[in-house]
Amino acid sequence: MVFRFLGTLSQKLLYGVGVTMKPQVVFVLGGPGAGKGTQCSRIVENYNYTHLSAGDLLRAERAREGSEFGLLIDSYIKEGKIVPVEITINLLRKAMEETIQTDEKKFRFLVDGFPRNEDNLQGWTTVMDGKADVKFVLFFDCSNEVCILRCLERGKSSGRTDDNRESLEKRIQTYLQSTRPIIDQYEKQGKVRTVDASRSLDEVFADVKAILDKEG
Ligand code: UP5
Ligand code: MG
Repeated sequence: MVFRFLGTLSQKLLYGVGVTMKPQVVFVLGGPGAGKGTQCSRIVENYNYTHLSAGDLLRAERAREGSEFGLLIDSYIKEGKIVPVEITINLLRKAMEETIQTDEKKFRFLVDGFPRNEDNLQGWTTVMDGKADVKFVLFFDCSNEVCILRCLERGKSSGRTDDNRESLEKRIQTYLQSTRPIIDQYEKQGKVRTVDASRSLDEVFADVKAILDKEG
């Protein structure tokens, strides 16, 4: 009887045909422009991880024809505000589900840019608790000044609506007020692996590699 109501990712994973591994998740956090996406791409080239950028998923949803959330996502991103978790968690859950359904060996995920605030964390816990393991948080620590300069530089060609000084000031404020406390919470649990992200790509990646080689 109960099985009729099972529809979520882990339920499918746990009770579906065959033995499927529980998703193993690394949260990747850091300020805007700290290099989360860049480093995740390099990790994917070298390790068996799938990169899921919450920001990229939201931008794709914004662009999807017929999306009921397009306008909302657009205004939140421009304002550097954090989109309600119901939207983000569904995109993440679906992406994880599709990845594992395509290849059951792809159960390791880099969840980039999430969770960014208490609302995000609660949403994750409600939907994913017990259904995915959060191994640790990879924290790219970078000064606000460097973050802003990198995003402004990228803004010359990125086409991102939030790579301008006005949006960036807001993104930094949101990061300091909402996301840093989440990183601090994980730090207290001994789950944060910090990398000095203000250095060159190769130097940062050398530290990332050392962490991943150790953590498995
Ligand atoms: N660069 C990278 N590393 C470098 C290095 N070591 N040295 C020199 N240059 C370096 O890098 C940024 C730029 O810096 C690039 O040009 C790169 O070449 C260069 P990138 O790897 O893109 O940095 P990243 O940390 O990924 O920066 P990003 O701008 O993506 O971070 P944000 O966290 O601000 O953006 P995200 O896409 O995650 O979110 C955007 C918005 O979506 C949020 O503000 C929010 O409104 C919304 N959002 C939610 O609401 N909820 C979510 O869960 C996620 C997002
Ligand atoms: Mg990014």
